[in-house]
Amino acid sequence: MITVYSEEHRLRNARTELHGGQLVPPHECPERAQYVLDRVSAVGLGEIVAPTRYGLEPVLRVHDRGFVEFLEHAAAEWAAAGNRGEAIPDCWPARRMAQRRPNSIAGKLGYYAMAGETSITPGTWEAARAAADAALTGAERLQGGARAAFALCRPPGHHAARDLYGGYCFLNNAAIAAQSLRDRGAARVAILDVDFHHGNGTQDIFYERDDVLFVSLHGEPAEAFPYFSGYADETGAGAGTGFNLNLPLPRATGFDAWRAALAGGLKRIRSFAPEALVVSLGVDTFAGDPISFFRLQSADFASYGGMIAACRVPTLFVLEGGYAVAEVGVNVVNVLTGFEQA
Ligand code: SP5
Ligand code: ZN
Repeated sequence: MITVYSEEHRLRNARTELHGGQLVPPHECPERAQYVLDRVSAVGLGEIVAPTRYGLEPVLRVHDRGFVEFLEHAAAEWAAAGNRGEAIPDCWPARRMAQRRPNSIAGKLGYYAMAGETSITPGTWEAARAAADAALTGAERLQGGARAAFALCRPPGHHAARDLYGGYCFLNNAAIAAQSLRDRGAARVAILDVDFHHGNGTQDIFYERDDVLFVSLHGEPAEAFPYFSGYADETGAGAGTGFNLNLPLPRATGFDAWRAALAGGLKRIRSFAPEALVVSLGVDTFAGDPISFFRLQSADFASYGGMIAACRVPTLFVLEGGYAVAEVGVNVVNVLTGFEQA
């Protein structure tokens, strides 16, 4: 299968992540993409192509314009306000506070952030835009008849909602691709999110819709980021009722229990009969992941790639998380080769 990859991911190179009360080097770092790209080449997965530039129109199909303009200018506004470190929020519109957008950059950061660990830096916007273009390019290949494509997106996207960034995410690459598949004529699109964390942004974007099914396996939110999204009783609203399936799993979940949950999710996807499938592919389910608590082994990734292939639906894989940096390439590419060999 083809891999869509842009060097521009390197422009997302923050110095800091708020972690354990300290500002530490970010888990979501450029080396991640390099390991994945190296592994794609090493196994000969297929051609590696640069993304097409699609501009903002497909991004604005799922994101709020004010939010997108904020992302584009946040780093410069932060510096112009005299701040010396990277842009991070320190005040949020919490319960019983006004849900209004302030003018000051510090206020806007709190207004648009769903989490505080993620710094905004010069270059972040350009990298995020290139990642969205990679996902859109993969979607266009599916529509052109490919059975599968891999968008090597960095930064990741599934925590980004219509007007929220955070959790290392800025633009929701998978959601932008899913919407583009709808706009190119697919009647029904399913999104399967296998990242360790709940894809709160993707859920939020499609929550009231019955044309895009969202299925997510993740660490139970009472114990794991993003804490305030991903419970099993979040099943959709309005026309979307029944089109959102959350499968939260407990600490120390190993492959047997994880695979059983995946089988349930795939069953729901098959009954939906999608014309395209987007997989939010995070490999932070790996036993060695530094910020997560599932226990998958590298061989398990190949095994579940085969289970996804059994759906027989044109499939776009979009890279999300995975922070055991040296193993991220093997684990991601194992899913892809497991899919192809099934
Ligand atoms: C795309 C993606 O995978 N984003 C993840 C964002 C996680 N953000 C904060 C996680 C906080 C985890 N604290 C773990 C403590 C481990 N000892
Ligand atoms: Zn994750």
